[in-house]
Amino acid sequence: WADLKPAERENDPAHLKTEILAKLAYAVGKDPVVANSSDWLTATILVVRDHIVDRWMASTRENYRAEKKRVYYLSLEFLIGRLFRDAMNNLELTSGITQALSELDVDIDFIRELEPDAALGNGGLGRLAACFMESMATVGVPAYGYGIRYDNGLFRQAIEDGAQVEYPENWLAFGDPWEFPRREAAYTIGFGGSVEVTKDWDGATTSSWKPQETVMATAYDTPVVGWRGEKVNTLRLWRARPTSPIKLDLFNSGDHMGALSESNRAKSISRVLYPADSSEAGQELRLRQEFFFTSASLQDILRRHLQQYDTLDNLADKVAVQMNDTHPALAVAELMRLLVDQHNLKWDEAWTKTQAVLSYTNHTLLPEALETWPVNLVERMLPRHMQIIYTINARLLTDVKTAGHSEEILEKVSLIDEHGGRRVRMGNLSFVGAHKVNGVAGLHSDLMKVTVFKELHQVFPDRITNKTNGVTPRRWLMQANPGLTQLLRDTIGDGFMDNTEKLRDLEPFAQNPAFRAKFAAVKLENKTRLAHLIHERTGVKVDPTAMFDIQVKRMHEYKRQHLNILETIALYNAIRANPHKNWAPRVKVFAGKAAASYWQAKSIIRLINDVGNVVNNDSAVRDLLKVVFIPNYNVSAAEVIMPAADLSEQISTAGLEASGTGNMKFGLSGALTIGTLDGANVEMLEHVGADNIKIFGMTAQEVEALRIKGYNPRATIEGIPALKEVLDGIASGIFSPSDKNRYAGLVDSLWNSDHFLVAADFEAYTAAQREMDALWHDQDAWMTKAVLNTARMGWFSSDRTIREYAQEIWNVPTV
Ligand code: 26V
Repeated sequence: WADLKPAERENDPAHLKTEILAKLAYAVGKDPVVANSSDWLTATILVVRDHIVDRWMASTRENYRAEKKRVYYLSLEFLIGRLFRDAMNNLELTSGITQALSELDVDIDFIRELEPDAALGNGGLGRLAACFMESMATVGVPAYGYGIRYDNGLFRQAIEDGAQVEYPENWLAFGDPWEFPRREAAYTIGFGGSVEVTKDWDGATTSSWKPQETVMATAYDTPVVGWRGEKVNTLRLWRARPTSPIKLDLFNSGDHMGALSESNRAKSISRVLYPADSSEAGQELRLRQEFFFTSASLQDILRRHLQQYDTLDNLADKVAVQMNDTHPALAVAELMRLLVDQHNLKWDEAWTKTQAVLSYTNHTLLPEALETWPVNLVERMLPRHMQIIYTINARLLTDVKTAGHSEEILEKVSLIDEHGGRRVRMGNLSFVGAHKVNGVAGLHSDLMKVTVFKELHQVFPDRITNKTNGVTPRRWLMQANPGLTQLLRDTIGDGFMDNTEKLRDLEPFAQNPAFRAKFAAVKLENKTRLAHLIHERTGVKVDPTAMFDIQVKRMHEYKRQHLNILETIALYNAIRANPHKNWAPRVKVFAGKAAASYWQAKSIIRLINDVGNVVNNDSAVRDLLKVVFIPNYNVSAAEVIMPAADLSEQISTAGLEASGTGNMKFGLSGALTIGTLDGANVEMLEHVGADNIKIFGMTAQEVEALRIKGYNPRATIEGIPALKEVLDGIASGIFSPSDKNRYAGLVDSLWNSDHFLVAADFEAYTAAQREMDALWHDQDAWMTKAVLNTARMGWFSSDRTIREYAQEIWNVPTV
C-alpha cells in the first residue's frame, strides 16, 4: 500500500473493498449477507462519490482563490442518463471497483443497470447540455449548470399493440445518491402582484415589484467530474417548495383543501419536465418554470459574486451566463430588474453589464418551436418584467430608427409581435440581451442570418457566430464502446483519450486487413449485444451478421422516419418480387419517443411496428429483412445502440435539423452515415471525405427553391411507381388488416401536402440505399470506410466545442 503511487492507491481493490463495506454498513445500514443488489450499488456509488468530493472541494477552492471567471449554463433540460460508469471511468477507478465488487461476489454489470436513467431532458438540446457539463469539467472551465430538479423526468414509453403508450417516470423513487441537498441555498421567487414606484429626493424614481405569490427555490447539487478527475464542477438543480407549507389560518378555519392548494401550486413548478420539444407549450406552468429557475439562478450568481467581490463593478469580468435556447430568456429582464431595482444601478450601466454577461444559443429554426408568450400573460405573471421588456424595446426601436433602418425592419426586430394578439418574442429578447448569439452547426448558423434573425442580423451583423456541436468521447466512445477503445489503445496508444484529434493516427490502419478484421470483430460483438437487447425488448430475433441500419432520435416529421419506413416497405416489395437476387441482409432498427399529443409522429411509430409485424413473420423474405422498434429510447439504450450500427440514418429535410448529435456518436463508433446535407452532416462530410459518407437528396437551397416554385406531391408520387405502390398498400390496410383506415391521415397528408418533401427525396434515397447494399457486399471496402469514420470524427468532441465557446464567447481560459 505504502509503495503505491497516489492514483494507484485510489484504485487499489483491497482498499476499495473496505470502503464499499463501510458504506454498506454505515450509510446504507445493511449487513453484507442480507444486502441486495441495489444496496451494493448505493454503497459503491457513495464510495465513488467520496472520491469525487475531495477533488470537488479542491476545484471550488482553487477557482475562488484564483478569482477565476465562472461560466453558468442555464438550461431547462439536462439529459444526464446514468452517472455510475461515467464517474468511475473519469476517476479511472473502473478496474479497481470491478475487482473489489467481484471479490465481494457482486457483478458490476448487473448492478450498473439498476441505476435509474436521469431523463431531465427531451432530446438533443438536453443531451448537449449534459455533454457540455462533462467537457467543461474536462477542459477546466469553472462552471455551474443550472436547471430544474424535476420529480418526474421524460415519460417511459411502452409499445402496446404497436402503439406508443406513456407511463410516468420516477427516477427519484429511491432517492438520488449523487445529489447533495443544500438547505442553505434557497431563494424567494415572486409571481403576479404589482409594481410600486417611489420618487427619491432628487426626483429619480425607483420601481419595486410587490409579488402577490411567492415560492421558494431550494438547491440540489450534483458534482460533475471531468476526464481523469482533474476538475469537478457543479450541476445545481432547483426544487420548488411553498414559502409557508400550508396556510394556517385557512387550515384552522377548517378549509383543509384550500390550505393545501397553494402549497401544491408551488410544488407543481418542479413536478414534471415538459415532454415536447417542439410545438408551443403555451401553458402558464411552463412560463412559471422558466421564470422560477432563471430567477433562482441569477439570484444565486449575484449572491456568490457579491460574497466574493463585494461589488458589481467587475461582474462581466467574472461571470458569463449562457442561455440554452430561449427557455431562460427572461434572464434578460430579470438581470436588469435585479441590477436596477435591487442593486440601484443606472439603466445604461445595468444594460451594458447584462449584455456583456449574457449569451444565447439557438437550437432550432422550426417556427412552431420558437417561443412567444402573450403580452397579457407576462403582464399578469411578471408585471415588472413586462415593463422592463417594454423599456428595452423602446430603446432598441429608437436606436434602430436612428441608424436609418426601415419601418419593415423595425417591425421585425421588435420584441413584441403585434400580429394576431400581442406576444413577446423570446428569441428577439435573447438576441438583443446577449453579446453573442450562436447556432449549433455551420449551415444552421448561416440560415439563422437569413431566416428568424434576418433583420436583427442586419442591425447587429457581428453578433451571430457558429459553434458546431460535439459529443463527449468519454461517454460515447470509452464507456459505450469499451471493445473499440481497447483496440484503439492497442493500435495507436492512449493519446486519443486526452485529445480525440489523435484518432487520425488510425488512418493508415484502414488499409491494413488484419486491423480491419479486429475492427469488424469489435463491431460484431457490439451488434451481438444489441441483438440481445432487441430480443429482450421486442421478442424479435435478429442476425448480428446482417447490416444494422439504425435511426434513433425523437419522432418528428422533419426527421423523416416515414421516409425510412416507406423505403423499407418498397424494399420489402422488391425482395418479395425477386427473392433470390443478391440482397444485402438488413436489420432496420428504429427507436424514439413522440410527444404525447403529436398524432402524426405516433402514427409513424405505429406504422413501423405494424410493418415489422408483417415483414418479420413473412417467410418469403427469410432473413433478408427485419424491422424492429425498440421501446423507451433513452441515454442508456443509446449507449448500447450507437456502437452497434453499421449504417446511421440522418435523413432530415435539408435546412431543418439544426445540428444533430446522434450522427456524431454513430460516426465515432465507425458507422457509415446515409444522410442529407443538413445540420452537422455537412461538416461530417468535410471531415470524413465524400468517399466515406453517403449524401443524398435536396440541399437546403433546393428545398427553398422548390417551396417557392410550388411543390406538387401528387404529381411527384404519381411519377414514382414504387412509392405509389407503397402508399396504396398502406392505405389498403396491408399492414393494419384489423383497422384498414389506420393510416388514412398519414397517407393523405403525403398525397396532399408532404410538407417535409418525403416524395421529393424518395428516389434519391432509394438509389443511395442500393449503393449501400453494393458496398456491403464488399466488406473490405465497407470496413475501410468505417475505420476512416472513427479516425476522422475527433473534431466532433464536445471538448473542441467548449474550447470555442470559452475563447470566443465567454472569454475564459482552458487547459
Ligand atoms: C422547444 C420547446 C417548445 C415548447 C415546448 C417545450 C420545448 C422544449 C424544447 C424546445 C427546443 C428543442 C430544440 C432542440 O432540441 N433542438 C435540437 O438541439 C440539438 C442540440 O443543439 C441539435 O443537435 C438538434 O438538431 C436540434 O433539433
